[in-house]
Amino acid sequence: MAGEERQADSGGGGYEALVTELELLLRRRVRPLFALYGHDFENLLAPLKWKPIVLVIGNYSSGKSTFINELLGQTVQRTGQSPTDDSFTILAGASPGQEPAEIPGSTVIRDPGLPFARLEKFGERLSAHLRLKQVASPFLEKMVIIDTPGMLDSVTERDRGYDYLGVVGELAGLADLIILMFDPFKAGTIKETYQAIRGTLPGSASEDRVLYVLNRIDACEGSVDLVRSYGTLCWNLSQMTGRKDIPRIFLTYSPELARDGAAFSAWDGERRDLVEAIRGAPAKRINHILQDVDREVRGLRLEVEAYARFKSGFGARLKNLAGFGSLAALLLFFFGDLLLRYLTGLPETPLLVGLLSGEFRPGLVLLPASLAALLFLLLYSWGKQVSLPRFAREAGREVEGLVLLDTAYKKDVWSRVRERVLARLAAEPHKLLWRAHRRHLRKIERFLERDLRRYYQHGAKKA
Ligand SMILES: Nc1nc2c(ncn2[C@@H]2O[C@H](COP(=O)(O)OP(=O)(O)OP(=O)(O)O)[C@@H](O)[C@H]2O)c(=O)[nH]1
Ligand SMILES: [Mg+2]
Repeated sequence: MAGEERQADSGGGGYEALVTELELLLRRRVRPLFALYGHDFENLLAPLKWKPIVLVIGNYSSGKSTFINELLGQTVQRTGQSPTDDSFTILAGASPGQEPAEIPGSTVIRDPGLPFARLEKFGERLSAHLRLKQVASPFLEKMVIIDTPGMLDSVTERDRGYDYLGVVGELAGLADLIILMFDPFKAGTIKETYQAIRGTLPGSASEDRVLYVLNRIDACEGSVDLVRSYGTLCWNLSQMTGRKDIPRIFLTYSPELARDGAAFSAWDGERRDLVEAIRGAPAKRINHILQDVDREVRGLRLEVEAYARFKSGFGARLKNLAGFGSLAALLLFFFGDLLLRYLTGLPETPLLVGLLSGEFRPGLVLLPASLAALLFLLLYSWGKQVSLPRFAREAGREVEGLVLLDTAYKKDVWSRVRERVLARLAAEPHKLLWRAHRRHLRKIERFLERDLRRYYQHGAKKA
């Protein structure tokens, strides 16, 4: 146990100092840029706010709650054969001797010290299905475990009353480790599981954060049946993930519940490996946070890159307009009042006549200067009202031309920010012209290449 404790400790004091330092750095260097471009900075900080999170998801009755009770060494979660749990339960540590407490979902979501503010958008219906239980268990000293309602086959959002997969997606984004649990009865055939793997998880968590578990293998009628179930799950997984390689699948069962544990004792090590992997979640955390920050800031960089190109593109067009405008203004300055006199008889002495006849007075400049200024004013408002929106529309139609998408990673990042860029170009192109995008890009570059890299190296040393 002492060894296990130490391992869990790998996310201890040094790690906390690192997180605090990182938060300060983010506040100093990234927050102003996020604010300038309307990005949600607090979202970026959410994973820093709390302990490492392990999310347990999977089809109903796959043994999620049983496994969690086993980890905690006590019966905290209800278990049962039919779909048992319809709530998300956040299991967090309590101080020794503290009575087990249960905090309702609405309080959990509103608590600024917890990272769940993003769940507010799922409304009252979700808060009724969310709670936090404080449990005194050594396992919860270094991490938090979230038990979830089992995934079902024929349910819709209306049946659940809230967007179940949306909630799973948000929680997966916060989690450092996701346990995706199956059982041999429905090895990967459940509709919500399919939707989660296909649609929800890829957007929220990187692949290396997901552990696949085939649980309750003792329910198989011997090894032939087990091989069949395993094969079915592999096949279904490859259909769902689109990956050709099969990730490691932990084959586990509860030794306490097994009908004939001896028949499956060859797999005992798998359960232990899984528990060890979960104990290692805190060590993964700093990397997880850095990955998130990296992804978000790179998203911002690509966005700013697009705005910078848009601005310089319009600048080039403006140069032509300005050249034409200056020439026209010069002509108007010297000949405008002459033309006016030809048409209307006034003014009595145009500027050029005054200059040539030696009767120049400063007052003669007034009218030509006003004409030139009027022209500039007209050109300015034409540029703003007509030329700029037209240019923004053109840029929007070929928005990929604003960024250099030379790597698959950049393409991936771009797919996340593309809509934002389009919306900005359409809604406020003039604001984009007044920002020093290139200077901001240099700041972002410096943050990614210098500051963040330093933390990656720190994290690698600690791991
Ligand atoms: N034989 C056997 N039974 C198990 C095992 N794990 C869980 N069970 C039983 O399977 C049933 C479902 O287990 P739960 O832990 O409630 O499953 P769950 O995934 O939390 O289910 P939901 O909360 O409904 O999504 C319970 O009756 C457990 O006693 C196992 O490894 N072997
Ligand atoms: Mg359960």
